[in-house]
Order: sequence, then structure tokens, then C-alpha cells
Amino acid sequence: LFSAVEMAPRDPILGLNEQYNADTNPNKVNLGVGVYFDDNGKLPLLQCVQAAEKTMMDKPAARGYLPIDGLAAYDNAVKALVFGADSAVVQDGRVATVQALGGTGGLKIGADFLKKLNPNAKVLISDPSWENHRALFTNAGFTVETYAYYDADKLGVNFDGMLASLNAAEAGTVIVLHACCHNPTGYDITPEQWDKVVEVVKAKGLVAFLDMAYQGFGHGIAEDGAVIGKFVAAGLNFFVSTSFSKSFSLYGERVGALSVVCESKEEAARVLSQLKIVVRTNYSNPPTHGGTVVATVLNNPELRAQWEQELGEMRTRIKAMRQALVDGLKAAGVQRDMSFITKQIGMFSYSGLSKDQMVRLRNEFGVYGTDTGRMCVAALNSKNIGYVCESIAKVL
Ligand code: PLP
Ligand code: TYF
Repeated sequence: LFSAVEMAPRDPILGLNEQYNADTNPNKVNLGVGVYFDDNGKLPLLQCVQAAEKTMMDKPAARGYLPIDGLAAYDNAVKALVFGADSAVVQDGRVATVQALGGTGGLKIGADFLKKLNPNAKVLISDPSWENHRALFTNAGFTVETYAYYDADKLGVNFDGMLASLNAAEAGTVIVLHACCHNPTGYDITPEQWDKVVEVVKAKGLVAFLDMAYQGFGHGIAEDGAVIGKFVAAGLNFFVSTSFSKSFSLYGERVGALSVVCESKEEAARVLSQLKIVVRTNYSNPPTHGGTVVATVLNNPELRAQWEQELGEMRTRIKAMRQALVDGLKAAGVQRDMSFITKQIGMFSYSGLSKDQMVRLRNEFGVYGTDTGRMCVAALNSKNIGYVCESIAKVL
């Protein structure tokens, strides 16, 4: 039965973890996978999460099945977070939201629903993008192509190219957009540029699918969420996937969501019924723990304030590490102007290092980033930064 099964390639990012774990270099540093570590190099367990879990354990609940679309308190909290607590689309019942298995799960539910709705549509992802975007939409049956995004010479976004790609797309094309903290480049477009994207999406009849995996890691929860408001204000129907993996440091709990903005309450009910079929035929209904933790935090003013503070600390620490990286590289003798690192935002930095340099960093120094030159600055800390800077200086 399986004799002709081929060995599949490893995930280019998660595969690095295996290599890192097997590395015996005592100085090794993992800047490969996008995970936030604190200044002690530890994966944080947020105080707000611990407090929520304590209240949950004080009154342990039996574990019945959740509804197919997840906990209502969770879905409502997601809507408030993504669209704003008193946003008209939410109040009018125009948003269909389902709890999902992380942001990936939200993307996959949306992709499967879109495939049924519009089987011949093309999907455009940014060039470059999170590699799983391509894999996920391809596996959902779509032809996936790219829109222009990164400009290596300019060290920023090729915005004219991006607009030209979108303008050239056929009506109905699904455009996967990073709502904030672009993965892998770290370069976001400006609010004014978002206005132009919204204009083209509307004029050309494109279908926007906003991937919000890092809300709060850019400029703040509301600031990062403002992009969503622009699509709402334009009267568009669109998709938003949400991930709490990073913002709650709940990677392994798989907490995310998919929200679909519809024309009317009645339409949202029909869309929700279809999303529920996708969920039901894949995994029936979502797990209880992570969703309950996030709903508990988001729906309790004190815990919510604590979360905002902890998320703010993560955001601030990442920014401090960007500056420390720029300063450290200079101090280590790097001639090249590396100040672009502080213009990037979110967890990642596209360092501009070549594949050869990244391979040397890994093999000779135990410093792991992706072959594309992406480094997770959220894994830098006051202890490893000096070593990382010296290592980069040596390969440059
Ligand atoms: N989308 C992007 C752009 C990401 O970087 C990630 C990272 O994990 C995800 C989606 C997936 O999120 P999750 O881990 O919650 O599935
Ligand atoms: O880009 C990253 O590193 C994170 C984590 O298949 C990740 O988004 C990486 C690869 C993958 C799933 C998650």
C-alpha cells in the first residue's frame, strides 16, 4: 500500500527546530521559528493566563463537546477584539466567527469554504510570504501565485509593484494579506497604502483574506486592528483569521478563529452554517481549554488589562532587541548600515544575509535562522545578543 509513498520535504521552518535540538554547540541560538522568548530565553506563561487557569481550576468544569463554532463567549470576544467592541458590523450581526485550531485552522476553514464557493478562483500571496500560506491554499485545491511585495534593493515594500499585481488580478481572486507584522520580511505597508489596497480590492472585486497572526505585536492592539476597520468602512465582504498563539503565548493550545464579514445578518447566518460544515467534517468541534482561557481573559476587565500590559512588554522588548542588534552589529565591526532592522516590525527581521551566510551561521556558530535570511528577533535576549552579533559579523 505504501511502497510508492515518497518522503515529503520538511517544513523549512519547523524542520530547523529538529536540527537545532540535535545541535550540541553550547552557544546555539534558535532564531528560526517565530516564537517569543523572554529575556531569560524562556517561553513565557503569561500571568493573565495563569490567573484565568486558576479561576478555571477553582471551579473545574466537566468537558462536554463545545458547539461546532466554538464557545460563544470566545467568538464574541474575538469579534470585539478584531472589529472593535462597539463596531456596527458586529452589533448588526454581520460577522460570522468560528473558533479555530490556531490561526492556521482559521485560514484552513476559510480556504475550504472559499473553494466550495468559488472553486476556480486564484489565490495570491505576498512575495515572499509565510510558506504555509502557499501550502495550505494549494492543498485546499487552489492555484497559488504571488503579488509583488518585498524590494530587496530598497529594503522595504515595493508598493507600486504590489498595487500593479492587485490591479492585474481577475475579479474574485483571493488576496491573502498580512494584517500586521509581515512574516517573513518585517515590513508593513503604511495606513495610507492600506487605503489604496482597500480601494483596489473594492474596484476590482477581489476577495481580501486578512491574516492577523500578530495583533498587538506591531504598534498596539487597536493600532494593529485599524486595518480591519478600513475594509469594513469600505463596505467590503472579507475574511480575517486570528491567532492567539503569540499574543497569549499559547502556541500549543491551538487558539485562533476565522471571521467572515457579510452583507447582512441573514447572510452571516448562512455563511456560518457553511463554516460549521467545514468544521464538522474536519474535526467536529474545537477543544475547550485554550478558548476558555482566552475568553476568560478577554471578558474580565482586570485580566484583560493585565494581558494588554504583558503583550505591551513583549512588544517593547522586541523593539529594544532590534535596537540592540543594530548597535551590537556596529560594535562588532559590521560596516554595512543595519539600521533598517529598527524599521521592521513584529517578530521577524529579514536580515539581507544570503543563504550561504545563513548556512555558515548555523553550521559554524549554531545561530539558526531560515535560509531566506529571516531571523526571529523575539528570541534575542541580553545574554545571547552579543554572541549573535559577533557571529553575524564573522559571516558578513
Ligand atoms: N499566519 C502567519 C503569518 C504566521 O506567521 C503564523 C505563525 O504561526 C500563523 C498564521 C499561524 O498561527 P498559529 O500558530 O496560531 O496556527
Ligand atoms: O513563521 C513562523 O516561524 C511561525 C511558526 O509550518 C510556524 O509562524 C512556522 C512554520 C509552520 C507553522 C508555524
